[in-house]
Amino acid sequence: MDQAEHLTLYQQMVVIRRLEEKSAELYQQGKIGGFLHLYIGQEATGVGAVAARSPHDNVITAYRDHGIAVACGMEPKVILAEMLGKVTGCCKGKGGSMHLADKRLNFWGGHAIVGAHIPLATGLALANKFRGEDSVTLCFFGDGATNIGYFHEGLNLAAVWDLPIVFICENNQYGMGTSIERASAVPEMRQKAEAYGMPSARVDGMELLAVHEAAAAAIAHARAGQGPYFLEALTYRYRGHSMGDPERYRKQEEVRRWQSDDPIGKFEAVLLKRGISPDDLNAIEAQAEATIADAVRFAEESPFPPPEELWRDVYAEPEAEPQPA
Ligand SMILES: Cc1ncc(C[n+]2csc(CCOP(=O)(O)OP(=O)(O)O)c2C)c(N)n1
Ligand SMILES: [Mg+2]
Repeated sequence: MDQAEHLTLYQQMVVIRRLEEKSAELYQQGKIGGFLHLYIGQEATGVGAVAARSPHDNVITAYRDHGIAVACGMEPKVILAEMLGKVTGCCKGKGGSMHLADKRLNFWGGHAIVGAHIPLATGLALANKFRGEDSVTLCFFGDGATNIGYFHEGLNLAAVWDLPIVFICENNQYGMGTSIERASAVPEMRQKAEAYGMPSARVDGMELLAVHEAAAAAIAHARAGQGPYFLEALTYRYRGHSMGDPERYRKQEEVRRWQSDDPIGKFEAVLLKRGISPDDLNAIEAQAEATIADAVRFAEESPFPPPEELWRDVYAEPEAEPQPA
């Protein structure tokens, strides 16, 4: 990556952080309904991994999806409009925070049922292989999802069929309120991939460049036809699981320890060491603030969908598929 690409990734992480802080505020004002799972602390994982994909590669994730959506190129104004239930949102305001998606970006969501998107990811990769396309699917999920049946079925079939897929476990060390020690039989999530004969790596999820490098290698492996790869990124969420989490399951000093390992602060230090000026970084910060302020205005001024929209988009219209030879 060159310096311009580094700055783009820095900017993405800062935009995500500001977007999430603003979302929390809007939620507290009652403007966002349902659940809201913030990505604060995990920015380097999503941004680093998605930066390694080609635009024709698929990305799919769980409900903690705002950061991954930004990394995939979704505009913050479209994300905020979706969260506020407005017609200008990516799903016309009918999906909300947990169901961001845009097929044009090859970003397949945003899924609320823990682990349920993992077999969908396997299906995306199967479709690519069947059609002879060289796309790779990046499937993000949490540590908690690795204890779910869908995970094991999805990984097993991906390995049986040698599918072009990278499973990316964002190990933030907790499910809703249960630590991995209390929920997982093995301490490293990648050990579960070994059961399916899948090669794996474990990376520091707070280090943007380390995540990017590991994801690039995993994607190259999958694209070369060598089958699935499992990448575990060790990370941490600074906020509660969802809004209104009393966080009785962890100590504040543990949170503070991880906050001192902040992925944005660490990448900032790397950039300064490589000769980027503090002024350049300040300008990116200011630009991110302005982007989010514009996005809030856009979302607030957009209309709610009309009632008849309720019956539209329930099922997708099938597209004409190319027939196999
Ligand atoms: C099948 C199912 N069971 C339970 C839940 C409730 N639930 C929502 S998130 C969550 C924890 C998942 O933790 P993890 O996979 O580590 O993701 P994280 O929230 O840490 O990103 C649970 C149990 C759910 N949404 N779906
Ligand atoms: Mg987790």
